[in-house]
Amino acid sequence: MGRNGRLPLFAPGDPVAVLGLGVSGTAAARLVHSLGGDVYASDAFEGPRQREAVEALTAEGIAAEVGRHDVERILNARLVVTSPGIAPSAEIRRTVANAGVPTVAEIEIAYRHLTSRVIGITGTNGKTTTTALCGHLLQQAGVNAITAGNIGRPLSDVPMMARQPDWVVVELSSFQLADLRAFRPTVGLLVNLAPDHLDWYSSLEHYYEDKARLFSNADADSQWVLNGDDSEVLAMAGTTAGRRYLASIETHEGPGAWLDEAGNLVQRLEAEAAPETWIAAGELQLVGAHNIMNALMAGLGAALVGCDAASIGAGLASFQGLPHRLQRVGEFEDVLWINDSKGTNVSATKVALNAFHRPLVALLGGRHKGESYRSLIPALRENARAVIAFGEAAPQIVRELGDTAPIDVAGGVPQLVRLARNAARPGDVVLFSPACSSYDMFPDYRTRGRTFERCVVESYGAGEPEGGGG
Ligand code: UMA
Repeated sequence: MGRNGRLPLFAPGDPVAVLGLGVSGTAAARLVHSLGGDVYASDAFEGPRQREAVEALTAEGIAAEVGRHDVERILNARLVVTSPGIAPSAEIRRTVANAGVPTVAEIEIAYRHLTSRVIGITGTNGKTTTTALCGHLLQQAGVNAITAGNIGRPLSDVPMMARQPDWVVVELSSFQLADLRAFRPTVGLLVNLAPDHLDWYSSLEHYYEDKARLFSNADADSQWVLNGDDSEVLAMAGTTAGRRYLASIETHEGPGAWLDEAGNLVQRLEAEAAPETWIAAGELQLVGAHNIMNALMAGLGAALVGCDAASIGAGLASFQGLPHRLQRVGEFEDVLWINDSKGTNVSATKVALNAFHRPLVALLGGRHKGESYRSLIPALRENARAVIAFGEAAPQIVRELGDTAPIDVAGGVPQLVRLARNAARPGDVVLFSPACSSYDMFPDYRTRGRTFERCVVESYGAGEPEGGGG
């Protein structure tokens, strides 16, 4: 039994195979090694990142290799630990599953050795902002808390800290939820549900099945924060055990948080209590109606940890949002440029389009992820002055959206910015929210976002943006 009363998944000396040497696999290999496991970590690909990981692990006495998985060694392991980015359809995963070797997610291995309490956050869009905001609210209120999981820091780093924090706010992707076993957050948040990753899952049901694993180990002590305005979320939570708190844009009777008629974000944790105000929506620095929901969800998470309404209000007011998520690049010649490179699926882009109530130029494209772009048509009809498509998905975007707004195609980001600048009129927004992954042109959405920002600034002759920019 571990310090936290949870069963460990292996005994000292047991062979444990770790699949993948990204940040999660590397952290998991270190954690298992530190607990006495006999680790073999491998990555099928041989890039600079993987080679660097192998060098570091080898220097620490951990067996690691890149360029192949030693299948025999992996099948002889007592336990296999997977990285989230290895698809269920990957050959190595199927081989391991067929051989019946117990397999867990990196998050599960970490969880077994956590003494911190967990706020687990999942959903399709906005979960990173909600995680960062929740972590910010806790820290601002003086709670000893950090963020981890899909947001960036692998959870396996936490049990290796000299002193674990009291709380860890964990962002969970569906890939990370897939191989969980005993994972049970003290507080769980389900932000919203919409189609995504259809290039990965064979159906929407399979994607939702993984999301539903948030609730797998619910008991009477569990606390759930649910988007009360999302019928899919409420259906998924169903009759799950534990107490539930609903976040809503509309005033409601039960325990939760909402936007009241005066435009304030308020909470009420007990059904009979008087609502307590956090902040006026207008004081939030985050852009868009969907971010009011993210603020309500994150605020409820903080309230359930014990933060008071005044400290939640102060934390909400000081949170500036995350890079590449509806981030202001600057205002140039009276045109507001927004970098939403994290908009990597159609529903995220829909949310971004709906965040603005003024004419806009929409920049869409990248690697297609399997979902039609037609559901963007109503939002584009509302206020798109023009659409500019780019990347591999451009032909399909033109085919599906060509009748909605004037459309053009750009070859690269500098041309994309040039065409957008020509199309925009003073007072407009240029919204870079691609609705596609970045992998056709960039290693990740961050590089794509930074490239976009640089090209915008260069296009205006590196002049200082009006109104502060950045
Ligand atoms: N690999 C194999 N064998 C295979 C297939 C792949 O060895 O058959 C290797 C790959 O070469 C790669 C590794 O397995 O090196 C998989 O690494 P990974 O993709 O899991 O990357 P990590 O660096 O561990 O990052 C992961 C998350 N990545 C993904 O889920 C794709 C990070 O989320 C997360 O921040 C990190 O763990 C820490 O928890 C990123 C992400 O894009 C930001 N997430 C998706 C999203 O937000 O939409 C889900």
